[in-house]
Amino acid sequence: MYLSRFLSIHALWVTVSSVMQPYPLVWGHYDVCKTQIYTEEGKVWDYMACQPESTDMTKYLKVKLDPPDITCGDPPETFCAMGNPYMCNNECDASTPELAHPPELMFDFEGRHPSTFWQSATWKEYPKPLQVNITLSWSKTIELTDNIVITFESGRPDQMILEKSLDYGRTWQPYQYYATDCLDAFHMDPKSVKDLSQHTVLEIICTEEYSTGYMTNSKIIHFEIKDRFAFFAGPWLRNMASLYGQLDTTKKLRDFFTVTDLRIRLLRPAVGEIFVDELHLARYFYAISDIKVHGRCKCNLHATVCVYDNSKLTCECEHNTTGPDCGKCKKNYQGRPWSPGSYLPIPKGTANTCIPSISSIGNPPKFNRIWPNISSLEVSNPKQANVCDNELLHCQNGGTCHNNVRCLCPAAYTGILCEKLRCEESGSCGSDSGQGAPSRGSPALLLPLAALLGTAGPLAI
Ligand SMILES: [Ca+2]
Repeated sequence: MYLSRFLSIHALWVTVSSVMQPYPLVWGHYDVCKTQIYTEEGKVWDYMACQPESTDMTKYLKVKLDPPDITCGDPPETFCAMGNPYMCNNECDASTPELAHPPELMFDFEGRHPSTFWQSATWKEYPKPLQVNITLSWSKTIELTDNIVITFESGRPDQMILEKSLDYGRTWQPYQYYATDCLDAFHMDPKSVKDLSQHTVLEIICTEEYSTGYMTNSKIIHFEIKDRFAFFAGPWLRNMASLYGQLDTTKKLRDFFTVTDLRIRLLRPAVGEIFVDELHLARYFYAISDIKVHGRCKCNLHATVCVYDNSKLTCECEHNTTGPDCGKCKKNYQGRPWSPGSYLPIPKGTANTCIPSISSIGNPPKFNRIWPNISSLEVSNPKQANVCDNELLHCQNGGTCHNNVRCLCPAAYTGILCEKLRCEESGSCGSDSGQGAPSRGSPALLLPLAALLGTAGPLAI
């Protein structure tokens, strides 16, 4: 049981293409929030960073089309094969189940023949553009863990934009542009995700890789999450510790993979030739058979379970946290400010539990287990993943990396990567803190990667 769960979680992360690599053993599972341990004081809870399993998120979304009446079949119409304008014996009729192509057929179980698909009305109003927005909403922040894959039943569109929202659809940012000719369609030079690097990973690109009309066999469009992970975790995603380290310390990177909504903007259907054949406009339409979105609820590393109840996803918060994303401390547990859990140090991370308010228990809480004992990692497993190094897991604020297992921090700083001001822990930051120490979030605290990302062109956030 445990083994099968272990494999299923890890398979999602490490399966690249069809090649199976040995499972990496150096990074944590994050699938347990707490365990009971025995100490001199008896049995106590030991808390760890935790997160829900990655899963098929299409089961939990709401889909909306704009314009709302763009689905074919009302009134019934005949459409032609993309590649053959004289093969026009297909019919779409919304009132006949066998001939209807409603949006839910983009998310049903696929793998049957023929496939089931959503289809738009045809481009009969040419030259007025045939444009459709398909919005997928979760009403919850989710973190993407695998490529977004859209399978078209007919040709892939000549122009399309994939967009994301982080605020429930109030504002939108592009994720990726897709076109047969990027310069012509979007005034952008064509690029592939392979042209990016760690430093430009957040750049929004236009790709021509997935837009070669109906002449090729391929029907699939990707948004390449795993290729972007691979800039940090290596080509086979073996070094997830490195990726987790960066996600932990670089908000822009974490937010890049976080969404509440996705929007597929279909701007121009596949034409397959230079000119639109105005005599056979029933050849042109959009049809999508499948959309894959894998991810997990964002619970700020404070929950392993995300429940779907009353059409709503909610984290089942641990560590004395609450809220849909475990984004705050429970009442009477505000003994220190809320903070998300941390993937560091690998493999168990840090829970950053909310602790009882001083007033609620009478005495200041005894709490000396904020960070697990790092030196024990060195002893228990000499092949343990690096806590710090000189490539990706830099010690910050002048700290130096000692044997890859701990950062030696300057006196004013603390934290696993020297990322925190020591005075913040004691609550004494203020006018007497001296030396002009920067407050949290000031430029001096920005991480090297964040600084680089900030100059990497248009950002999604
Ligand atoms: Ca389908």
